[in-house]
Amino acid sequence: MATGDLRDFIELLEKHGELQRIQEEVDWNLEMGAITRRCYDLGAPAALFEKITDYPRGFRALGAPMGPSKTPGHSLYARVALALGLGPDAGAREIMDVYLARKEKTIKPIVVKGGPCKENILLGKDVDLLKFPIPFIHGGDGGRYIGTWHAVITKDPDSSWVNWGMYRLMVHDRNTMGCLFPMQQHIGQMYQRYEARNLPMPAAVAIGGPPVIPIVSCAMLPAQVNEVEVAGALLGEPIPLVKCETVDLEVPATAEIILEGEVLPHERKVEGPFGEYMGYEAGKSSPKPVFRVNAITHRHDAILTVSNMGMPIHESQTVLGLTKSADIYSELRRQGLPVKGVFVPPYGVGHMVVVATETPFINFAKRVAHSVWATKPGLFTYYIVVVDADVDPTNMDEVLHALTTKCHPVNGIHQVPHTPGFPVLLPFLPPKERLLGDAAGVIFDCTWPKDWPAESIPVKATLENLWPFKKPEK
Ligand SMILES: Cc1cc2nc3c(=O)[nH]c(=O)nc-3n(C[C@H](O)[C@H](O)[C@H](O)COP(=O)(O)O)c2cc1C
Ligand SMILES: [Mn+2]
Repeated sequence: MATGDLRDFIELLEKHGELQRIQEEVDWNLEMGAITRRCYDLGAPAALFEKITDYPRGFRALGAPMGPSKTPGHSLYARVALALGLGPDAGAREIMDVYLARKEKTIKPIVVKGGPCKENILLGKDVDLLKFPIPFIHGGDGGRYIGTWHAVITKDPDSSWVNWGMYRLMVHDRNTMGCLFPMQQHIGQMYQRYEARNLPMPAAVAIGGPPVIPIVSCAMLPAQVNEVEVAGALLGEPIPLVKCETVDLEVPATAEIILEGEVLPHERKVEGPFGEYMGYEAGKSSPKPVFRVNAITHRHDAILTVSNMGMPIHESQTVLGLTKSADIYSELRRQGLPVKGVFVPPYGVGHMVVVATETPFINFAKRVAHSVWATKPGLFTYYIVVVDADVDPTNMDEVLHALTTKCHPVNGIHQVPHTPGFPVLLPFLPPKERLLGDAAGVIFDCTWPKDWPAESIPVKATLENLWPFKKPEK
């Protein structure tokens, strides 16, 4: 059974040695960010900051909630596994299998009358984001980031689709935040539709609640999918929601902090930069949409969840990388491709996808790669490595061996110019193309060519292949 509340999750992490309580005073200004970063670097337990400079006891923050684990006997993904109700030794393959199996049957949320997220209601002049110990995470950031492990909830103006997505949020002042809402993302598309009609986009932010919520919010699910129903599927029961105070949206009843408000059309204010998912302080500051906060509701002793993007490995890889691998695999299988496994390796920061496949006909690797790019989770992938079915895509040693023995340095590499990319943040793009997200892709074909005669294909020199011992018959 998956965990239904952040506070139960914290207890579970502690029970399994995946949480450290930090009772000494820690400064929200860079210190909390630095300690959280160190947790990722060391694979140390998640950090629960219990006393934060300038804030009364009670206001807490949880750093690296699903960061990588190096606890002996645990898998790298131990905290993700625990969030899903699995043992802390469950590895990438088991988690991906469980994620795909549970996702098959979505569960609609239920709307309840009240919940802990309404314990404190702040309206009008009382709205003050800085009431919470929001960290200034990396040196060089454009401001304090309140949204780093959360859900932004918006409704499509043309349908009943309600999107839950994770998009970074920087505090401008007590009641406004800057947002990175690229057009390639669902929220960007929704905002574009509101803006075209000169309408404000109602929005809510949920921090805390069932830990499956941030998992589905950063998962790259298709358009028209209500992520909250997938969260229900992962939890195994409906997510309880309550109505917002000031907007026509519903939010998780057990959330720690809810921000309600609207994003006005055509309003822009300078946001960023921010230490980012691919391991760089990427992109300059630029004018971006503004989230006006009209109401805050929160639990007593609210806990703010904090991830710290930067060099791998962090939640962008332990969570988003895993769901991306599983979702691409399932999409390719749905298309009828004889794919055996898909993996987005952590140090490929989500940009690289390795696909292991049978190759029924010539140039099949190209078909596989273009199919990856045609999926929603393949949107921001640039390096597609296609390997034969006998290679384990989660084993980078095997992948490297295939790449350096089977991929022809000229004929096996196919470059694809002008593919869609993540705007602003792509380090390998020249400045102008970076702004637009005018990217490029490459296919590494590490499969044996189908047109070669069988005798030209070298036999792998393994114990199984070259020493064909048979057990003596009794
Ligand atoms: C910690 C974290 C922060 C993220 N911040 C952003 C962001 O600021 N903008 C963005 O477009 N995607 C961001 N992402 C990736 C999106 O959450 C992801 O692509 C998700 O699919 C977006 O939801 P959507 O598919 O409903 O648009 C972030 C992911 C993580 C793990
Ligand atoms: Mn979505």
